[in-house]
Amino acid sequence: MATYLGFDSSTQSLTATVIEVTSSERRIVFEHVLQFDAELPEYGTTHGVIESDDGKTVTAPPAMWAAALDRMAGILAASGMDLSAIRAVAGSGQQHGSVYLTADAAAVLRGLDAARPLTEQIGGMFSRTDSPVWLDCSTTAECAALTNALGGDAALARLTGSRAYERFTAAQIRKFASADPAAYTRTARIHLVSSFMASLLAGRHAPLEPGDASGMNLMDLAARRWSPAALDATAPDLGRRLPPIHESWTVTGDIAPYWRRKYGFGPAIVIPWSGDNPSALVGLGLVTPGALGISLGTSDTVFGPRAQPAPDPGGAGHVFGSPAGGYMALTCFANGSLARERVRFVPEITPPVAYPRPRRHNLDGAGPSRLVRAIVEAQAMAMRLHSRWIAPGPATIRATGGAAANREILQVIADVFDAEVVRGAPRNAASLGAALRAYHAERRSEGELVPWEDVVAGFTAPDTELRLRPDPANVAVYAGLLPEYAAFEKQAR
Ligand code: XUL
Repeated sequence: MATYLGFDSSTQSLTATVIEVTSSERRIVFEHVLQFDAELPEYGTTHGVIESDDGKTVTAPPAMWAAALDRMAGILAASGMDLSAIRAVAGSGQQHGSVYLTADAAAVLRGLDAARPLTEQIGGMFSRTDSPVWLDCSTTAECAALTNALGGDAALARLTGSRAYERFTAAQIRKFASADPAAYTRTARIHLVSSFMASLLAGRHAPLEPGDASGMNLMDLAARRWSPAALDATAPDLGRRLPPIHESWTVTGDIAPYWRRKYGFGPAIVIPWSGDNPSALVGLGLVTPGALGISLGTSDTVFGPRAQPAPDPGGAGHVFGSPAGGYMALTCFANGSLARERVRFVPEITPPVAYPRPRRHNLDGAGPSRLVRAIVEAQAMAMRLHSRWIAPGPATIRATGGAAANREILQVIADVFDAEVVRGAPRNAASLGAALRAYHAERRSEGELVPWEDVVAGFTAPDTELRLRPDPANVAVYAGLLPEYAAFEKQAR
């Protein structure tokens, strides 16, 4: 039996998915989600993060992600599954978050001892014990400095795929290097969440791949290598502190002895981890240009594959590398599930709103149910407006993420986009995408080039139960409302 393991280290949880691929079987054989707040309460996170009083600085303890990986490996071993049959392991991480390690890290990673808990051994390798994550929006001044140094918004977007964003890693590194130069000097390696987790598994510093490296404002997107100009504009001697960028399917090495001795893994190969959105692209089977996916999670994202690296003409979106080759376009909305579930708003990314508050339009005297519906409608209209550059008139949209279980929400999206919405069958598209990437890379390492359509076949067919067709009467209403919403959005900013 050949099995492949994919992880997703996201904002609030770590997910593991194991797939079995034989000539006659293609199925998910294991799936487990470990929630950080509930299962690792000693790290004191709320929704996986720690917000500071300024309301703008948002971090998470990287040691918590490592503890979750160790705990998950224990759960996998206890499940009775034969871990020695796993041929390859890949993963994905929440994008943009960075982890700062000292020069000792290489030796610590190499020497991990199976007789001791992982977190007890890695404590000393951090030059900074917290990681700024994608919800952080404290780096507006750094973004302005980077934009200036690199020739303006449009030039930066042409070079790296995105204009400067607060959550992107360049601005975060610049802030750290100037706020704590001594700790920056002690930093020998800056990982993303993805390459940090892969390093723990491989027992050595893992590389980055273009899918996640393009979320930093540091990679020359067309050349798929670090941009010397962007590195210079960010922090002194940054180039030697970053991992190399390898193709998404290269083999990093074998899984470290720590995991083999402690949990019974065999000689599985480790593949570079990617970002959660690039990984979800694969996990939803969106491997041909023209397709559109919507992920309804802590953040909402709208994304699709692309052949060319051309940036969003509107300036709000991003172009990342795709782990399936080529590129992907993405627009991210910070106000996703928390706005839907708790009517709680955070500073918005698309369009940028620094001080969020509810703004009502034509809702005088509306009761709670109309107000809640208005949030969902506004989210769907914002998605439509800000995703036209990705796919102007998609016939079908794949929806994923927690809120994709909700028929009413999907119906609003179908009506606003005038498109059929199907729920992607995989519950955890990012970790499934990682498992599929592990399969693809392992086959490739054995000389077999499996086309991406065949890699995803049998795993990513949409859920036939949740297929929402647009209702013509509602489509007409939203077609009239959309320009009104666009004007309202502009004026509210
Ligand atoms: C994408 C982004 C978020 C995180 C969430 O640019 O910031 O979607 O990747 O995990």
